[in-house]
This record gives sequence, structure tokens and C-alpha cells, in this order.
Amino acid sequence: MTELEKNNNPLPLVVIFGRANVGKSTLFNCLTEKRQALVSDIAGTTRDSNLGRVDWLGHDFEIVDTGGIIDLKRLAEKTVATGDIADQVQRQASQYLKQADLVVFLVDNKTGLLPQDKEMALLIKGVKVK
Ligand SMILES: Nc1nc2c(ncn2[C@@H]2O[C@H](COP(=O)(O)OP(=O)(O)O)[C@@H](O)[C@H]2O)c(=O)[nH]1
Ligand SMILES: [Mg+2]
Repeated sequence: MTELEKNNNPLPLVVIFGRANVGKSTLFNCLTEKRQALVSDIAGTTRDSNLGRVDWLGHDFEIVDTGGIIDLKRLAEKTVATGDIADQVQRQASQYLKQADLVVFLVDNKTGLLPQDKEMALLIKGVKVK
């Protein structure tokens, strides 16, 4: 059960999704006006998903920065419960994606589209369709 389910949260949920180093945590911090999420040049630094609350131009919503999505295969398989931290991180991200009212799919304009961006785009389509 995620933090959102525990709170039985009535606010819309926005999930920031994308490969490592595209600026997910930077956007999260900007919207939450906090330095809650670790911003780093080193891909894969963030592990857990970060949850915050936003009041943006009078619109209240919950926001999730899906850190730690480094293993697309694990995420796609929606791993069964194990004690493995990496599996837990992937499962948590997958839960948030399923619960999302809106997914913000972030890419890096300077780098352009990488194969992993394309894989993640296909994955998110699958998650939301199922
Ligand atoms: N030039 C530029 N750099 C950015 C932008 N957003 C983030 N960064 C930098 O990109 C790196 C990765 O950002 P981060 O938010 O940690 O990415 P994440 O791994 O997707 O969470 C950091 O060095 C940020 O300062 C942006 O809009 N423009
Ligand atoms: Mg991050």
C-alpha cells in the first residue's frame, strides 16, 4: 500500500516520469517549492519516489517524482513482493503510475530522444492501458 492509499487522498495525482537525468527532481522541487528531491548529475542517484503537495495557480494536487526507475524490465513485470529494495522501489513507482490522474513524461530536449526514452514511453502506455 502506498502513502496515497493510506491517506485515502482525494487530491488529483500527477506523476513525473522519465529516464534518469532528464530533470524530474528539478521540476518536482520547482513545483513543490522545496529542496526535497535530490538533484544530481549522476544518473540513478535517487532511489525512492518522492511525494509532495502542490498549489499551482490555485490548483491543488499531489505530485510524485518517480526516482529510481533504472530497470524497465523490473517495472514492466510489476514484480511480486520481495524484500529486495530495488524491487520495492520499482513496485512503488509502478503503483503511483497506475494511480496517476496525469503522467508528465519528461525528456531532455538537448540530448534528444534516446532508446530508453522510447522504451519508457511504450511502457507508460502499457501501464495506463492495463
Ligand atoms: N540545462 C538544464 N539543466 C537542467 C534542467 N533541469 C534539470 N537540469 C540539470 O540536470 C541534472 C539532472 O537533474 P535531476 O532533476 O536530478 O534529474 P532526474 O534524474 O530526472 O531527477 C542536474 O544537474 C540538473 O541541475 C533544465 O531545465 N535545464
Ligand atoms: Mg531525480
